[in-house]
Amino acid sequence: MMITATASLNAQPEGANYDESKVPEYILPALLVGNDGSAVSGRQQWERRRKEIYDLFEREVYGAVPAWRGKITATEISHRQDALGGLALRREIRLRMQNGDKSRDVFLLLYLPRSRKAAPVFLGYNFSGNHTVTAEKDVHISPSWVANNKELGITDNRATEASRGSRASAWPLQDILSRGYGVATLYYGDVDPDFDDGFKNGVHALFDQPRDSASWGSIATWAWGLSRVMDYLEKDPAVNAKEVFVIGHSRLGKTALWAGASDRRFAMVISNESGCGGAAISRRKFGETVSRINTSFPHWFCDNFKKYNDKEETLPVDQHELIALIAPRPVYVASASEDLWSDPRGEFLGAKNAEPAYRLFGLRGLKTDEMPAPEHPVGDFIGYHLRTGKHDITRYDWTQYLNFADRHFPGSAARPGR
Ligand code: GTR
Repeated sequence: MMITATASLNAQPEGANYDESKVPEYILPALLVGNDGSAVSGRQQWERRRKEIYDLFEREVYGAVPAWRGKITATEISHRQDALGGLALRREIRLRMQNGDKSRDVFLLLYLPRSRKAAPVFLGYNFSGNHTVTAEKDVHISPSWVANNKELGITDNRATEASRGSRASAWPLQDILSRGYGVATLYYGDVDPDFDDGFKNGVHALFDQPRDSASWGSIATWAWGLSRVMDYLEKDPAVNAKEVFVIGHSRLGKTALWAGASDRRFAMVISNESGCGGAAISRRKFGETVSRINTSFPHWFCDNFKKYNDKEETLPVDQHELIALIAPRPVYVASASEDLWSDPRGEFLGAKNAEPAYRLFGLRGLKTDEMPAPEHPVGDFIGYHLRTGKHDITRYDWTQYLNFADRHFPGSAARPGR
């Protein structure tokens, strides 16, 4: 009993609003009206409007990336032909980011289906190190700083064997690989350790620009890291770089959305329970709010975002516009029924209100006005589902993403046996 109570308390902190009738009335910023008041009705006008929206998110929410003057060298550090019982090729690649005499190593774990020459790939960060996504014994244990976690046996910010495979349920590799898709994953702390240190560690140490109120926070830093991985994937002949799908759960779902908005090389974007600062409408102030997120995680966003603490109605953007920045590429938003902290309805409405951008391209979005019942995935170019259960990314969620990928990239679907 105690354990259950504690777990649900953690998932849904107290003091937040979980009552739909207390959601304030709000007016969303108009997606298709330019800053000068002009209506946006065509794709060319959208391109201009898109830039306005992107610039606002960059300046007021996630922060701007400074110029990168370094270089990145990729080195394969392991290679296995018979991973996952012979289903996959597995490689580990060290990306050494270097600027002058400073360097930072980021480790990419790549699983590719043996059945194909150039595989479509799901690219996403993991929370606790590459060795946590698989029980396979020979994947390197992350040497980076990791958050202490008693369950995983981490007490001095160093991962050990005890955490091997501990997050495997979030990465159903057998399912993904047997359907003809590859997986590229890396530990988000390799790029920027997730604590507030004044932007000194991680890749920040490789940039010497002074900071201001619009400088990048950690979400923008993680998104930048995904783009650098994409630079590598584009050069890897075993990967179909036109079909790299960026995916993330929770804070990493926020990251996936911003990465997809910032870098159009990502062909599809998947946000799993990304909540506040992700897919959920901020103006609803349901579950996690702007002031709560900026207080708990002062390093995630740029300093300007703090101006909107308890003043969501003054934000020049809202999160439906973040999703709209991904148009016309397919985007998927998912929620979980017990994850009220992430505001499932707010995530649905974020997706719903992005539809006008897709319509400019003649594409359909969710194909419904009503939030669907649990386990009833909806949508065409904007996918959405509500899963029964807690804040997590599960096999059910991945099944929907694989189906969505099969539908939008029919050439990708594994042929044999389908
Ligand atoms: C929570 C945070 C959420 C979400 C989550 C996670 O503590 O309030 O915004 O990002 O962490 O990443 O699991």
